[in-house]
Amino acid sequence: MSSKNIKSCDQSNCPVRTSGTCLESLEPEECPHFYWSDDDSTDNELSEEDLKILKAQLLELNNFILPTGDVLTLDEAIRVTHNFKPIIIMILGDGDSGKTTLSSTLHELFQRGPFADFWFAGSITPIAFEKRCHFSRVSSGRETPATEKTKSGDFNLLHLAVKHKDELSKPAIHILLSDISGELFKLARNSSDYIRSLTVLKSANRILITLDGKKLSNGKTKNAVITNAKTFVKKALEEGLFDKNTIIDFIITKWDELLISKYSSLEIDVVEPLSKLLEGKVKEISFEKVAARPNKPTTGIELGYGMDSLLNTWLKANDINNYDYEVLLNGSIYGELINARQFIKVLTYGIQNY
Ligand SMILES: Nc1nc2c(ncn2[C@@H]2O[C@H](COP(=O)(O)OP(=O)(O)OP(=O)(O)O)[C@@H](O)[C@H]2O)c(=O)[nH]1
Ligand SMILES: [Mg+2]
Repeated sequence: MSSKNIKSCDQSNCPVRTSGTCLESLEPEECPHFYWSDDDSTDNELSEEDLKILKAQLLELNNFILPTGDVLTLDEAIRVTHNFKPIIIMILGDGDSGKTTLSSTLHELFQRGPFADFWFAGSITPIAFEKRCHFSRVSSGRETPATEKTKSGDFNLLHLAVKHKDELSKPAIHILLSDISGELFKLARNSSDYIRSLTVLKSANRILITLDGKKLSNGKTKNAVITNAKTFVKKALEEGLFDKNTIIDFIITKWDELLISKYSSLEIDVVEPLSKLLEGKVKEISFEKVAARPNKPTTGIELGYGMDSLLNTWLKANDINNYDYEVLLNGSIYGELINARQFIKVLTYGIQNY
């Protein structure tokens, strides 16, 4: 049995172990940090267990690939879902209805400073956001702000981290926002096979369905907007993609255009029929009026109109605390790989079919 005869100190920088001299210039035994130890290893020596952990960490570091900054690769998506438990927002809707503009404006607003109740806390897809904002900037040389069309078959994810203004010392909240082309929405509406393969949507915390406000305000295009949304919702219910866990936000985009047109039948045309269709079948639905990138100065509505309340709703403390990680993991520790496979399936299916 070893006896306690080695001079030790609980201050890591004290030389008492090696030279016998106290850091505080006291007689060692008088110092409150001093103690006798039977462990003859110095503080710099690592135990077998520490070495094992360090080796594993180094190995992980060697395998770590820096994100490209563009849309999330599958590997990055797995890393984010595994490490940060993000809130996943899937945005679906007709082509040109303003889906990409929603997420690129969010990025744009956070470049200007705090937005809604939140502060920007980083992104691993800044290049993807910048690409999507480019055409709206003066440097793009365009007279009116615009968003580049999402390529046919694209199903991408963008990442944003934010902190609540009153909880800056707490870890950031991570959000994954989809950037899906309008063609995929059309495909899902028209093909039961395809909509069944979209089980990745079940991992979403919220589904956003965009309804083009500009088209709603025009008698010739209004009916198509409403019919397309209704057909998709019916199919998604039939195929079990939407169920009692689903939260849907219907986003009436380009609200500035609706205001100019003095359109006044939103309640009868949109809210009532969609609410009726989903009544008792999903967890929650809402209708939000948004002008992510209004045509200034026609209406005086600011960039990101309606998006502050949207963000506050997504990130309600309640939802975050109640967020069930098991749903995302499909009840398995390898669940994120299952999701990844679904993700590949969606990608390949979408691309092959377009
Ligand atoms: N007036 C007005 N135009 C907007 C608003 N939001 C987006 N737009 C314009 O609507 C057009 C389509 O927007 P996108 O975000 O590219 O639409 P999308 O749904 O992603 O389209 P796809 O990628 O083709 O599926 C762009 O020219 C935008 O500038 C808005 O709030 N008001
Ligand atoms: Mg788009």
